[in-house]
Amino acid sequence: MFESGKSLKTAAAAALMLVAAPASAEDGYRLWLRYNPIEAPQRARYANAATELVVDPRGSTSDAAASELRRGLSGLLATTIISHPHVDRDGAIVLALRSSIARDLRPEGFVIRTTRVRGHRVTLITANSERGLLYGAFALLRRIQTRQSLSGLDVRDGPALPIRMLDHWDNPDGFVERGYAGRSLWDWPSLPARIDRRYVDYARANASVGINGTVLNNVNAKAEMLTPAYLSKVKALADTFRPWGIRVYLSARFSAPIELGHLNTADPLDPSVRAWWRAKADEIYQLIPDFGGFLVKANSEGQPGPQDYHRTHADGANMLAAALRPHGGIVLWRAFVYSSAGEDRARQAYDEFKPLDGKFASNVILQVKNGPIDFQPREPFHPLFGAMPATRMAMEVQITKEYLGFNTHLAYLGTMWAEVLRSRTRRPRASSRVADTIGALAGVANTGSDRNWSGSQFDQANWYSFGRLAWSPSLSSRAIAEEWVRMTWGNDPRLVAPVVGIMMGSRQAVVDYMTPLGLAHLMGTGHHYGPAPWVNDLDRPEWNPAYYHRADSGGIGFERILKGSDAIFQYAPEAALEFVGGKHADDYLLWFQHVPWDQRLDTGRTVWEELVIRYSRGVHEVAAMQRQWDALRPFIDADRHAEVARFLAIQHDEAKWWRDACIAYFQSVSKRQLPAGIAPPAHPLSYYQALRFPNAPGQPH
Ligand code: BDP
Repeated sequence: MFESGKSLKTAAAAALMLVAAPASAEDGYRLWLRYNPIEAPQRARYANAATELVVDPRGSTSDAAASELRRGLSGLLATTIISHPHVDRDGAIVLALRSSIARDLRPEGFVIRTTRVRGHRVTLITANSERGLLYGAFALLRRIQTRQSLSGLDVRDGPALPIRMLDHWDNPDGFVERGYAGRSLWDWPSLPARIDRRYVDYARANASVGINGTVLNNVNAKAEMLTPAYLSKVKALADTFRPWGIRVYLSARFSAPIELGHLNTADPLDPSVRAWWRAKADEIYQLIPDFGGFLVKANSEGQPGPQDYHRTHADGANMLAAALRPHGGIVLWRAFVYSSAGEDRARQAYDEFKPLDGKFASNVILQVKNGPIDFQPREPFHPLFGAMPATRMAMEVQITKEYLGFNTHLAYLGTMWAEVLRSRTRRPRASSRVADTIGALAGVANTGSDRNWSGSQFDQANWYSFGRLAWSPSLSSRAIAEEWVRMTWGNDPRLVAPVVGIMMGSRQAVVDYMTPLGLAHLMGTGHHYGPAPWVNDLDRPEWNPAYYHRADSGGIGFERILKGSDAIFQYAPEAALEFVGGKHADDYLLWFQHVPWDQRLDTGRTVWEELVIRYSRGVHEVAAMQRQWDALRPFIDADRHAEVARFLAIQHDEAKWWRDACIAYFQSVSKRQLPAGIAPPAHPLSYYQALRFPNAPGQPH
């Protein structure tokens, strides 16, 4: 068949290459759970500690833990892992429930310990619940994935926050609001009959970072999610996620009793409305006995709510809480409210909810965004944290990057969330940090149907770090980044440090080229894509970027101290002082103060100069990220390297666009010269003002 020996050799080589090629190319699908074989010289170190698997308990979650260990270890060690009913050799990994050393653990906590069983040296994972075993299994795999030692282990760990959940803003038609990673993961038409493999992989990924809840649908909820047809689909997902320790929740539309129950009211104090919700809860728990509960966006951005009937948020939340209580469910009631009437949007949620402290039922959790406006690149923490000591609180952060460059900009958000979680609220105690005031962390998911799940390789890090911080808000964002890099890209020290370095500076770069010095909400109308600081003609004042920056010929910034809205007094005095006089005061300057363009800052520059310098710095930072990434080419698989490089090029162009458009606009207001050596914008202001993006992704329609 072959004409010459040469072509025979070529064909054989090609066949060999086919055999040697990895089963799946590096396209990001496997996330941080790649389990590629450990480099040969190091493999023996781990192989001795993982010769067999001994699983004592039986149950779907310990089965999941065992299957993950088998999958992970056989990949990492490039060998088959045998299961055995009892320990019969050194090096076994043992999963055991309720051993004496697990006694004082938190409910989902675990111990990993090097010990002896039946005279053999083993690695014991023990916990009080199967979930604890599952988290312990992932923790052990993480140790191997990040090349930490397995000898002499005595690890005791448990989650700081009992509720760690993703909020999906997914509509029943498959559209994801503010989603930049394709369509919804949930293929509603084929559910419940077909369980996509991705549902299981989604659950594994969540479990690996300790996420234990998921809200399947958008807070701008459609009532149809509560119909029997959809509930049977929800049940199928709940059944799929359960072994992985994940409870399902739904966003509930407050007016559902009207839309589905044909009542003429949704008044929370009306007996027929209360009965309708009770019956609905009963119906759901029949299907899903461990259903988590409802997330509710009420009287916010046009959504129905109790105020439509002159009732309070507490009346509304408590009515739903009463329906869920017999089944152990909870209500997550969102505090994201603002109206055009108030003089300062930043203070409205506090004004509205603080007086309700102590009025919410014990199974209601108030879900508050990390900052008082809306997921901006940088906001001070929300003043409600610590201000409602008699109310259970959750923090909501946005993993999807609606305001930080969608999926194309590289912005590691671990640094942002750590900054917020560790801020001192000084309330209720002087030592309180924001993380101490919450019992739940919710993240607006960035997942979608894209092969790489998150729309970009680096956005996976935000999903990962969200889970890790929910598990332990005191983990350092750098340590989390390093774990993720090692698991996702590789352990070669020549790549680990530079990639972590890129990530650690990335969010500040976005702040610099979009909204430096405490500016906020300068994004394009509706879709939030690109800069539009000049917009000032929208119906509601607080929809306009000009409302937020308040730039005029005299100065720039929103006065929230004495002469202004007084919003700063919603914080404990020490926290307020930190914002205006602390080490990082410049980062919040224009959030809290309207200052003259020529006021001098600690940097020695005027406000105008500092603004221009920071915008320019942001662009330089992205250029530096590009250079660092290019230098990593030898250490990274070609496909993923190229994808990131292409996105960094987009980010660089868009950072320039942001810088140029904002400088052009603010210069038209300030009438100041650019500092020496600073390049003028590439185009006149009118060019940027004329740009239109009718098809920008993620915008609700
Ligand atoms: C804003 C989003 C909008 C959401 C809203 C919310 O632009 O799509 O519906 O938050 O959180 O950031 O309810």
